[in-house]
Amino acid sequence: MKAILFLICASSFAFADLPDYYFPDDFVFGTATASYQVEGGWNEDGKGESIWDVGTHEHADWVADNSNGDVACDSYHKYKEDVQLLKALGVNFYRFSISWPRILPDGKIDNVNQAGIDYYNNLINELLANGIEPYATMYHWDLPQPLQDEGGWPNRVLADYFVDYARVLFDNFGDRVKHWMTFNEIMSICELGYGQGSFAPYVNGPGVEDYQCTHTILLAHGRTYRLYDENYRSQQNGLVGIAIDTSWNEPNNPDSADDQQASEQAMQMNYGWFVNPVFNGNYPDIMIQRIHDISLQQGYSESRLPEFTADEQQMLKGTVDFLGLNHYTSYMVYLSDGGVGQPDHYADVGVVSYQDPSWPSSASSWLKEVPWGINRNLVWIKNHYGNPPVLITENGWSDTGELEDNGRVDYYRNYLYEILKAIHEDGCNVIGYTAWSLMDNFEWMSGYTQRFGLHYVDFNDPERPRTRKLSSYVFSNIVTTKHIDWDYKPDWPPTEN
Ligand code: GBH
Repeated sequence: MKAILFLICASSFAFADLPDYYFPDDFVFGTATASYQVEGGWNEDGKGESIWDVGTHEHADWVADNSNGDVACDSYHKYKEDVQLLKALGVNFYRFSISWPRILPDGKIDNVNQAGIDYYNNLINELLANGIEPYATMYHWDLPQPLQDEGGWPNRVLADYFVDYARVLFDNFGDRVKHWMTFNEIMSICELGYGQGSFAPYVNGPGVEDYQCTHTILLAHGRTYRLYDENYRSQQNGLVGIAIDTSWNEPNNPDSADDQQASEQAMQMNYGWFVNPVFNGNYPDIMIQRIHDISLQQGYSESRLPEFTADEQQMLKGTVDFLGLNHYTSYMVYLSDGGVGQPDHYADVGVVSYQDPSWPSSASSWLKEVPWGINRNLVWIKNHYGNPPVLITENGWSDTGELEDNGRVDYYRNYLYEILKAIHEDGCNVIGYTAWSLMDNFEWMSGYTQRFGLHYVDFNDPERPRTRKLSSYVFSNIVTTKHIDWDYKPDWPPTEN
């Protein structure tokens, strides 16, 4: 008995020892989704096909459960219900993405689908009527197939098409949308889509097409930001950012200069790759140097990494009002032996990475819980880019669908506490936090087998009912009190559901 009492006291004292930090008054909370992952309505009301429609239909067996996003959460019809879930959580904003082929079925400006515009107008108006700010991502991976037929992102003409699309979005929604993110995760788009070929459009062009893809997207981003500056900002007064994903790369041995070098190299070449251009106008020096040298050793006459002209560098420099950070997990890194083989981005990075087997595992092989990693990641950003405003645009945990999702509760508490430390102890300018995801949804190549939702979705029921998970109550408590109550436990199981 004494032993048990001691244990109970010891565990509550452990929490009581932590400073009880609060999120700043103007700190905002939201949840995120993406069009292809939740909307369904894949061919309704004039929507064109995206590379994910075509990819999942042509290669059904490449997705873990042979599923696709044809119906997904059916948010195309159930968006009002989604807004009620957000309202019950008490969040400030909803980060959703706009489906390019729902707006422009051929990808191009000469065919605008009014029904697509109407859908997002309805969603935005419903959000605002319920006191929730719309935060819109312009591109979360569903490229109109006709543009892939022109070569996709490695073809620079896509930057022109994207800027046309962005203009339609500013014209139609910019009076009410004040937070824009141009692209979600250039790394996933280009490295998985055009390098490794493991995501739609399944192009295998490692070390070449991934770099060309990135180049087009960065130009498209920069030009969209300038378009906003020139034609919209003075009227609409919004902010334009971008959501870039990165893991934290921790030196295998923190005291080893080589391992510190490996960490810096991995951060610069997997993250600075996208972030340095939008702050400073160009790829990181180490990236330019390494890819140039390796390319020549491989017999290329010039670097596989494209170059920005002086004008493009000028144009790109300073093109984010806030930096979106998608962060989920971490790796330990050390330098690889560095023999020169086939062109490949990861070989160019020159680092070996692994995850510690003691880190808690999710339902996704790549996702381990490493809360201190987000803290170091935020400090790294502060030190490298002059402490810019950072909006955490995604962070979350997968399981196989438990309602009493204690793993997700622990993950959110532990990561949010490390964010609080980054704000209060390290002086990082973190302005908001977005949980991925509002609800279970189509998890790309994993189909519906890995669930990230604060709400459970029954994909076997044609009504796609949503049910609150334990984590939704805990998250809501944090959002509304602006701090972490480690002892908070709602009525469970809830009586209201
Ligand atoms: C985010 O990517 C996406 O923005 C979002 O759409 C997605 O639902 C969410 O994460 C959860 O995954 O399957 O082993 O090849 C986070 C970065 C990049 C992590 C792709 C997983 C695939 C690993 N993701 N990566 S694997």
